[in-house]
Amino acid sequence: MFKKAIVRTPCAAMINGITSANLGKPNLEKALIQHQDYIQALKECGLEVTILEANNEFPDSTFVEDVALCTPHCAIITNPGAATRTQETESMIPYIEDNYEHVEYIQVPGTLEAGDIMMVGNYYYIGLSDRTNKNGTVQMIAHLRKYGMDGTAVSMKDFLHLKTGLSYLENNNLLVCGEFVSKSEFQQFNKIEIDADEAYAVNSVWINDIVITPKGFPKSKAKIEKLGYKIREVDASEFQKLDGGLSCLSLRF
Ligand code: CIR
Repeated sequence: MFKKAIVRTPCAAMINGITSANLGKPNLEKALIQHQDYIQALKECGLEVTILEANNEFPDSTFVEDVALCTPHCAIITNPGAATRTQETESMIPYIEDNYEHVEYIQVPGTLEAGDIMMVGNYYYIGLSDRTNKNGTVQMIAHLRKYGMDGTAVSMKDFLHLKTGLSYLENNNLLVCGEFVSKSEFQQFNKIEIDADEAYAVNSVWINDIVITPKGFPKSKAKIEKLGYKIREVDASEFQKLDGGLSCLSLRF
């Protein structure tokens, strides 16, 4: 069960956020409305939501998931691999310290963005993406082991982050897309393949038996519904323009 979430209001500078998508610039007004609805969805899942104010210094700062890994036993502040995001961690630290007795840090030369981490119980899969390097995964696994958890690094090449192509919905159910469909690490799961034309919907979020999924992906919605979950759709079109999915918009713990 998750009890809390931390989100950060999108800032005006988000129009200059990092992107590889060819979907145009995000519209701030629309993004703010969508963000409000996302907060509402988190509340409907039973979470107490802390809303941090917009930080115009960092265009991508609404994607708070990347700056910390929140586990049941400790939190780990990351060291984002994107140069414009490295310092984003600083303004998150006080909020993490408010909520956690044990806080660890990924240090240079390690880089890691927590969008690359998928939690399955006490075990954490960590994608070796362009943002997360081998040293970052080694540090992360050492921190996890210190608190009785464990993890493994997963090679990848096609997605921005691990969770851009994979999402664990608990109960052994795993949404998969592209290169992750056939990866040996994930063979033991009940894999639900998301079609390439709906790849954005892979990044859906399980919270207390409700699955928050992006609006506008009917085939994926039907597949998730078939698993027996209650679904809450959120329009995330403005965040998709910056390669950001629904999980990226919150820290959940
Ligand atoms: C970035 O490229 O860093 C942002 N525009 C999107 C981050 C998305 N975060 C995530 O997948 N966890």
